[in-house]
Amino acid sequence: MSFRFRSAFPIFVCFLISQPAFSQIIWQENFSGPNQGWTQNFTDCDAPGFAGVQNNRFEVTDMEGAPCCPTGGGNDNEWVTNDIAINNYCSVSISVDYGSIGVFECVAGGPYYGCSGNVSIDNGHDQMVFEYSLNGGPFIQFFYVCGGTAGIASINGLSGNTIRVRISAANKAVAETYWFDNVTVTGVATPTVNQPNDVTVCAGQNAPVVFTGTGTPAPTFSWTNNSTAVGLAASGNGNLTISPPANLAAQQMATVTVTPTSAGCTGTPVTF
Ligand SMILES: [Ca+2]
Ligand SMILES: [Ca+2]
Ligand SMILES: [Ca+2]
Repeated sequence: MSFRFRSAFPIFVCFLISQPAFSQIIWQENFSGPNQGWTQNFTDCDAPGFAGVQNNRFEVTDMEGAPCCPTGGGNDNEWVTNDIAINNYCSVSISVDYGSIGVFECVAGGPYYGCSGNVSIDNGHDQMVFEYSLNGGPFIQFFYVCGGTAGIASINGLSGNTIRVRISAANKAVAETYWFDNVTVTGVATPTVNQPNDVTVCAGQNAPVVFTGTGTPAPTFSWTNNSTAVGLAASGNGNLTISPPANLAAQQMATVTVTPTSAGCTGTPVTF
């Protein structure tokens, strides 16, 4: 007796991270034109500081932040956007370029707000805090700069109806400037499926249904069916054909739910 082994084909599962390729800009402020929808609220506790648009970016110099304390400032400054609508997008991202000019100080363990009574924090610590708020909810920190660094503050994978971005920058010394630029919100447009017409088909005949919709790239469609008696599988992908058997004894009804997907983004299902 002999055994023969047949080699099995390995199955590869590929995860396509397509979000950057199909993302589009929802909102951007690059500080070189009109205000795109933001406000600022900064507190300068002592020597002449500056917070505002300069050099085609937003710059912050020697702004200690509220509350002003006996030992310095409380770091409560903000640059904050108005509500930005993201309800027609998924996989929403925020990206902000930031940097610093001068020699900064960082006390580990921040961010710090309010009067600590510790001069090395109130008057000797510099920070930038990047936050977002979804649907009017609390602000959530997504990036923290302690002292002087440069880079890109970013977060991915958000969704909701509206989003706000807040940047709280505070520093102490006229020779210290924080800056940020290119505040950008991107997302993948949520795909849609056009409402299919209801279908009536006689026993023994075929009724094809073609799905159409919007999305970049063009969406694919998956569907479920609550009654296979009409001559349609319980679920499937793409266009479908309803083929009631010729020997059907009584009228049958089914509800089909179709869902569009594009670039990993799922749209609102429709039924017919
Ligand atoms: Ca700029
Ligand atoms: Ca100051
Ligand atoms: Ca400082």
